[in-house]
Amino acid sequence: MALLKLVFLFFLISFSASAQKDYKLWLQYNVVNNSALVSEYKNNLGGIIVLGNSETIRIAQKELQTGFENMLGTILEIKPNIKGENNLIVGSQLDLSSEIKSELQVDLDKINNEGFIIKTISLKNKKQIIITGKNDVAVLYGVFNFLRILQTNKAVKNLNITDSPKINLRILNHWDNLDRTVERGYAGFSLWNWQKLPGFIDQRYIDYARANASVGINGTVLTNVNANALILTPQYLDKVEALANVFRPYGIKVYLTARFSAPIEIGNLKTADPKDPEVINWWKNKAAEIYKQIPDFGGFLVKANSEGQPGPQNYGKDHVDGANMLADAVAPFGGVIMWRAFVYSEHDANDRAKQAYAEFQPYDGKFKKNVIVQVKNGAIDFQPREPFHPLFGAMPKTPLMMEFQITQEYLGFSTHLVFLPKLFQEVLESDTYQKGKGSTVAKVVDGTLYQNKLTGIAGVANIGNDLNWTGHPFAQANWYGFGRLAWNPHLDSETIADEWLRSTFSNDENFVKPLKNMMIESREAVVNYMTPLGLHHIMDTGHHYGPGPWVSNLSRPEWNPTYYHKADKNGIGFDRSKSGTNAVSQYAPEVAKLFDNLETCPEKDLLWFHHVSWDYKLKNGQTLWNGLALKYQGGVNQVKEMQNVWKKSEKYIDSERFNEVKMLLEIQHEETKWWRDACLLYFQQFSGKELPEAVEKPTQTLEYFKSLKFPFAPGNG
Ligand code: GCV
Repeated sequence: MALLKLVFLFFLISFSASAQKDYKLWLQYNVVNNSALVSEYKNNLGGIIVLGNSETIRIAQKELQTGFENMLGTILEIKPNIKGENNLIVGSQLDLSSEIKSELQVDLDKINNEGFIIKTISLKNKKQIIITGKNDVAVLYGVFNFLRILQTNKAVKNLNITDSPKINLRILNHWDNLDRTVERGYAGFSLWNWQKLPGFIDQRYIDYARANASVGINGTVLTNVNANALILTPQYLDKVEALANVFRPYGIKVYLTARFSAPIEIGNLKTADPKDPEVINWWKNKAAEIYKQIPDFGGFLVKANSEGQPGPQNYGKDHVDGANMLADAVAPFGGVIMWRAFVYSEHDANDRAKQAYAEFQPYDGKFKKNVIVQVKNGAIDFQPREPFHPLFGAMPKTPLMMEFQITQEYLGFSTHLVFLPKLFQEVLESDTYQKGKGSTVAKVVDGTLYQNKLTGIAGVANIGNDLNWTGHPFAQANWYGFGRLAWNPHLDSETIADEWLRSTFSNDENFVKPLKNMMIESREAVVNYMTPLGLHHIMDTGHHYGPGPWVSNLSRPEWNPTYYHKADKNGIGFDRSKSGTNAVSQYAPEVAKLFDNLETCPEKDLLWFHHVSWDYKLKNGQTLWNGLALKYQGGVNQVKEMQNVWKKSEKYIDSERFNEVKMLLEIQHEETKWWRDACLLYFQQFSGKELPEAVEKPTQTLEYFKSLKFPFAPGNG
């Protein structure tokens, strides 16, 4: 019995020890086991002098102490003032001595309000490292960056770093409902425990804020864009206030989604017409009420007249009327309105991919200064691959904000390992040509192309109350990577993968190198086994889990996969060229020409823009049918290879995370075959061709795949 108890205790200890690892995200602060580095760190970091006394500064100090203790096994001495050399001096510009300030003046002039400096300087001939910025939150960013240097085992001798975020609003969008379900959420229920708020502050709120601050995320929209007006009632605003209080010291502002019909639903008005004086007044009062409770409230995110949500068009008004009315309400308090351009209508027979541009582009220059239009990365909806949205670069007088989806609605939920920064980077690097060559999407988003002051980027969060936050341990990398790209949209996804692997798992090169390759490859793998060569929107209905290219019975034509792939005996693909829907014309002439011409259209986007015959010759000489089939098989093979790579990583990491990922990769591999077989069997009905030899025989019949049902798939309401 005693032995049994002991075994149980051991199990419990080891379980919770490694479970904590999952929970700790990229802030593991693993022991540095390179002795040369340890002595370098210890020699250069004698103690810390902390300037200032805000809660933010105390958080920064605690973070440094925790980091040091865990990574170096030493307690970092807190010194009351600068004595001796090799100290870390941490504090905002406002708290620096004039001597230090004058040493750093050139750097201070370079950074913006949230930027930081990490620099080795000489003070009275003694070497010191300074971490500073214009305010305490900037210092906290500097501290997390400094700790990243240690976590990734880089040198700290002669540091000279100045870095500022290139985008102002770096925001997570939670599609969290008030009943704690999460639309398109695959990591459990919502973090926000509305029933226990405001009295009970879950430690998770603090840990969430800390994780976000560590990558520079500075805003969170707490509620679903398919909004519930109740969040704007006093009862809920008290709860929102409690969260805002937790997040504030971490530099994170709270935003809410505004249901356009709220004046009717909770305000007892007869209308929500944006031109109605009572409605205008209602929103003004509501804004004043919110700002009284939460003085740094960020503003509203609005989904209007989209997928059944109410909006100004219900009253014969337009998006500009709606957005500007709300903008006026929050303007006196410095708030912003993030107005989504994700619109398409069942009453519009036009190609869905053209509708958002057609509706929004003519509004260029008509929005108030504190409105930013939030545009999804592609013109349809967060598919594994989409060409960049034609609105980017096409509204020079309007700030546009990028919306990426971190949660994997269309990319295998939290079961598939897909490193999304690779996708994000591809979009950000795309050249819109709207102001000549080099007019990248990143430059639109960071405001440098058109000198916009208001800039923003949003990521639909993949976070829930799962122990490991994101369902899949590697989905943590997508949260991390979003934050890093939000800070700097010009960053390379390889750098991000490298940092994340080192901070989350291990610095051993034998681990990092193959795993980094695996992560980078994983995005193309998912495209290959789901939607190769420009296919899109061929997933199953409602939950969007698994393939459903045969679906053609949904009430709205543009909800059906058959609308998108248009497979028939003549071929496959959506003709968006000049001879088709002419969606290409929404791009700058250089890009339009590139996409329009079959010769120059990148093959990765081929079936997005063209309907081509099954015998069409791809650049490598394969017929389209063979090439398509081989891509599907290639995706399956890539995931098999990912499994091999992962197996070799066992000795470098803890068994819990190892096993989790191993199991998930097995599921993913099975599902790659499901996608391949279901899609190829379906398309084969039209191509009438045999599968190439290298493609494995289908595991089941098409009828079997069509019969699969998933009534309780997560994330679907
Ligand atoms: C929040 C897609 C998703 C919806 C989502 C919508 C949007 O249609 O399937 O769940 O709604 O996009 O972005 O508004």
